[in-house]
Amino acid sequence: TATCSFDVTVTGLAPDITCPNAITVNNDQGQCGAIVTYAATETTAIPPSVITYDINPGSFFNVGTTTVTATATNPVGSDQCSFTVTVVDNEKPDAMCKDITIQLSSAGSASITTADVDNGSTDNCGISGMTVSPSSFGCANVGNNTVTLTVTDIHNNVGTCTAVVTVEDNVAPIAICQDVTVQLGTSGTGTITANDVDNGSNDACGIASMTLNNSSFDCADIQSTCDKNALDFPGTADEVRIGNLGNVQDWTIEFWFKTVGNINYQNLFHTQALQGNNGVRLELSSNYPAGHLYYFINGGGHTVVPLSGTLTSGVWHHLAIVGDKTNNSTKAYLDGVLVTNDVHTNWPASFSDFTIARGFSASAERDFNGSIDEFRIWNVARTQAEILAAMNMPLSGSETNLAHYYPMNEGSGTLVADQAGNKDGQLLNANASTAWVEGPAPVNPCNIVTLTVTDNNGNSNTCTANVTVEDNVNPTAICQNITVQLDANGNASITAAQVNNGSYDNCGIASLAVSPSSFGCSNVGGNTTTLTVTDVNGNVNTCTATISLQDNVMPVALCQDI
Ligand SMILES: [Ca+2]
Ligand SMILES: [Ca+2]
Ligand SMILES: [Ca+2]
Ligand SMILES: [Ca+2]
Repeated sequence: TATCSFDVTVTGLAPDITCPNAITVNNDQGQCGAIVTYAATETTAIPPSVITYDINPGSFFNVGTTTVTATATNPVGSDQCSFTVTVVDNEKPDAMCKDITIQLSSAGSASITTADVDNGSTDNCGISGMTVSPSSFGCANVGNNTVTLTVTDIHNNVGTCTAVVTVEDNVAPIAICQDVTVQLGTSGTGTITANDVDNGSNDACGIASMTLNNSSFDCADIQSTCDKNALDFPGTADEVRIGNLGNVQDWTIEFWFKTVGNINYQNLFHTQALQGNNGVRLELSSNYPAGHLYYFINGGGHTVVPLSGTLTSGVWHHLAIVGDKTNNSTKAYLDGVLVTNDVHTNWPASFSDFTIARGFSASAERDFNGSIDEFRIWNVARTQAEILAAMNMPLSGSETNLAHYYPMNEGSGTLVADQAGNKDGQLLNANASTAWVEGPAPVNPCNIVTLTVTDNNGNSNTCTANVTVEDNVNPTAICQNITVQLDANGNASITAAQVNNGSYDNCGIASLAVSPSSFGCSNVGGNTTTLTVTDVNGNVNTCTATISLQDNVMPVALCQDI
C-alpha cells in the first residue's frame, strides 16, 4: 500500500456587517432623552460572527444625536459600521401659574414679573425663558385681569398658563383744603360747597366725590377772632425755645395738650431746658404706678407728684401747674379739676431757659409727642376759679399778672409770638410746614369744616379748612312820619322807636338812633329827621321821616281889671 497526505485549509469568510438606518425618536415622557434599542445584522460570516456595540442597545440616549458603532467579529476577521441615534425633545414645558393681588402705586401704575405668577414651571430638559403678558397695569385695570405666562424650553418648545392678577387701588386721595369766607345773605344764612374748600385734591385714579361735614352757616357762626392752629410735635428734638424768663416768685403755667399713643418719658415743658431735674418740668410717663403725669421741681432729690387719672390719647386736655412759693404749695389742675395739692419748699429762683415740648437732659431727651396750644405763663398763683374762667377763652394779652402768652396761631414759620410779654418763642429742630396743624384746642376755635375726598375705588382722605363767616348785609331801615305836639314849654322830643316802622336785619339790630330828636317853636311845621339803624355786626343804614310839629297849646290869656 502506499499512502500520501496533503493539507486542506478551510479559510472561512470574514463578517460583513450592516447597520440600521439613522434612528430618530422622541424623548421619553418627562426625560430629557430616551431609551433606544437597535440591532446591526451580519449573516454571511463563516463561522458566524458576534456583534458588539460601543453603546449597547437599550441604553439611555440624551436629547441630541449620538453615533453608535457596531462591530461584528469572527476568527477570520471583523467588520464595523456606524449609525446615528437622534432623540428629539418634543415635550413642552409644564407651565404652572398662580393668581396674585397687586396694588397700584401712588402714580396709579403697577407691573409684574414672570416670577410673580410662576408657580414652579418645569421642563424635562430645562427652561430657557419666561414672559408674561400683560405685565403693566393702570387705573383702568382695577379688578381681575387674566395674564398669560409663556414658558419656553431650551429646545424652543412653548408652554403657557394663565393667572388672574387682581389689581387694587389702595392709595387714598390727596386731600388739599383752602380756607374760605362765606357771606351771609339777606336771610342770615350762607352755604359753601366742597368745591369752595377743595384746593386741588387729587388721586391718580380719579376722584369720585367730595363732601363737607358742614356747609351751612348763619349769624351765630360769625367770629371776630378765633383760634386756627395748634403746634404738633412728633416726639423728636423739636421744641419751642423761649429762653430766659428771669426770676420768679409765684407762678402758674397752663396750656392745652393732646397726647398720641404711648406716653412714656415725655416732657411737656422744662423751665431749664435739658438741665435734668433742675427747674420745673412736666413729664408724661407710664413708668410710675400711680398715674401718667408727673412734675419735678428743682433738682436734687426731685419731687415726683403723680397726677391721678389717665389721659385720653387724641383728646385735648387742659393742665395748670401752680407754684405758690408764698404759701409753700403746689397744685395741679387737670381740665380744671384739682388733682394734686402738695406742700413744697424747694423752689427755683428763675425760669432760666424755658422750653416747650422737650426736656430732661441732653443725653436723655424726653421729647413730647402730640399737640400743644394756648400756652400761658402767669406770675401769680392762679386760683381754681380763675383757671376755670379763662381756660376756654382766648386772652387779650393784657390781663393782669399774665407774663407770657403763646396762642400758637401763626400757622406757618418758626416764630411763636408772645402776646403778653416780649419773649417770643422759636420753633427749633422742627419742620415748620407740618408743625402747625389745624384743629386747635377748644379755645374759641374757628369754624372748621372737614372735606372728605373719595376716589373712584372707595379710598378716602380728609383735610380741614377754616370758614370765616361775614355779615356784610346792611340793615333795612324803614321810617314812618309822625306828628308831635309842642308841650306847654314849647318843646317836643322824639325817640327812634317812634320813627322806626319795622326796620330789620338779617342778623339782628343792635341799635337805633334818630337825629334830630328835639324840637322847639321855631320848628313848627314839617321837619326831616334821620333814623340810623346799626346791626349787630356794625353795618349801618338810614332812612328819613317827616316830623310834623304842631303847636296846639292855647295861649294863656291873662287879663287884668283896669
Ligand atoms: Ca422640553
Ligand atoms: Ca386712589
Ligand atoms: Ca392756637
Ligand atoms: Ca346785617
